[in-house]
Amino acid sequence: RDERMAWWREARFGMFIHWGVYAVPAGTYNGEQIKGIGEWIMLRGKIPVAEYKAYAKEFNPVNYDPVAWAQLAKAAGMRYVVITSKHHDGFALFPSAVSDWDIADASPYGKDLIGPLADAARAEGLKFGLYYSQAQDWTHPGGSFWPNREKEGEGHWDEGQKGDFDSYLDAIAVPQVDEILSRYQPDILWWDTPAWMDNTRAERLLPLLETVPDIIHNNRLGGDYKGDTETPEQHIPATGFKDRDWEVCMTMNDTWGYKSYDQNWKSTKDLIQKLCDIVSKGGNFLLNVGPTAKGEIPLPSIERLQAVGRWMDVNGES
Ligand code: JFZ
Repeated sequence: RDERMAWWREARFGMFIHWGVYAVPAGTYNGEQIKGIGEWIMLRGKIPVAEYKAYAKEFNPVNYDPVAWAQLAKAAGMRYVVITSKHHDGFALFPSAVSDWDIADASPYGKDLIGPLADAARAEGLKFGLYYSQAQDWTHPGGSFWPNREKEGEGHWDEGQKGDFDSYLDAIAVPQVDEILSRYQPDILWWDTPAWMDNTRAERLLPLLETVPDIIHNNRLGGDYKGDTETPEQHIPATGFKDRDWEVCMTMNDTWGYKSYDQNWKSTKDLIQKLCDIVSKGGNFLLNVGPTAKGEIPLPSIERLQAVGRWMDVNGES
């Protein structure tokens, strides 16, 4: 166990990437700025499934440069990258055999987004992780909803979302996790929002992890499963976690997925102080960027990461 966690404990700093079809509306639906985090716009705006799916036709990241992203992370002193392979909107950034709601079938781009980043990150010596929303899925029938909709079968706003959660797990989550594990051999599996999950359901996903030696997974699988890492979110705990590895995830503004009008950027000084605070307590810092639908990391994020990199050149270890 300790050996498996060794690289992660040394890593300290990683890049989180929230990227998907939500970058098309970018926080605005029907001319209205929808409150809250950008990747939740479908739920917060109660956007019908068919209407939301139409956004994928405008998700064409022709400027996507995975090598530049990996180099940016590396130059900032980051040691790993974690990207959303599927978020709560159910859209897969990888070609999936079990759904047409994926980059290959639903977008004009039509090519895998995950593999090229895996290759680029590893070429820079970075570890590569995948976020996968195993439970919450607002487009595949039977997916779960969270929070405040914790009762099974509740939460939908479109008839097409109704279905059986176990059937959804069998038809989508289990085969897709199998796809991403076998194809990309990620170093991390980052589960999220385990609404309606229990031990039995978690145990349908858990054995898949055994196909990737030394994979690390977080504490958001569901049921009683605590995973390898604690995941305090958007805040720094007063102390570390006794006998537990942990990682703070945080955004540079107030959204994970791209929102065109969110300019509430944290200063570079603030980000460096947060990194030092976290690392001094033994944790890792997973700092988010939210690329646009054209495939560009917003300039304010790039500038901050470059500035952190200049600080690292003086103060960091190589
Ligand atoms: C989840 C997602 O819903 C969100 O879109 C983003 O991906 C983020 C990293 O994770 O949001 C959460 C999950 C857990 C908590 C709060 C927000 N939590 O435990 O406090």
